[in-house]
Amino acid sequence: MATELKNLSSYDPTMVPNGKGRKIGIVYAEWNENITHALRDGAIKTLIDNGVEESDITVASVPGSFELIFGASQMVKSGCYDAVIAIGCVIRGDTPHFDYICEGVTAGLSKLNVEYDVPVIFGLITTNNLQQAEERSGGRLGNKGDECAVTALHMLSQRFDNTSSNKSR
Ligand code: DLZ
Repeated sequence: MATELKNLSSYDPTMVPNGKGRKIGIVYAEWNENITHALRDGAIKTLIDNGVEESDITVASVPGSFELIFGASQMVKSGCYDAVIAIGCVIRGDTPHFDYICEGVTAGLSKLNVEYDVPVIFGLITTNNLQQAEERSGGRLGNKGDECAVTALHMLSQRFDNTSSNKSR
């Protein structure tokens, strides 16, 4: 559902799988830190609200969103995490950087999702201006960090194989 129609922080807590025992890596970009810190904090709080132990959450920062690819890749390859959340904010400016970074991060994180068995959650906000980013980092449209946390827990609760225990669904 488009974020204009859905508050990113609204979810039914009874429908979110409990995260107890799950180990989550969060990598966030320092670029546009006023936004990304709010996203990071939202993700951490929502994970804890849904059963993840604070000590099971590891947080790392990278300079800009482009470096999320490397940061998330390192976390995935470490084998230490059940899921990785990548958080950044790219605001459209007057340079082609916006498109290059958005496309690069999207492709990089997508590749990780295909090649490894750890879900990487796409917490990159891409907006035309700062106001739109603020609306999605705790403002009018909620907090995308919350949505990423809920998404991570959902991904960890799913079975994607075809073994007998999964056939009854
Ligand atoms: C260079 C750059 C620009 C112009 N804009 C952003 C942005 O809006 N959001 C963001 O997270 N990072 C930006 N960066 C930095 C790049 O992501 C990257 O850190 C540098 O190009 C160095 O690789």
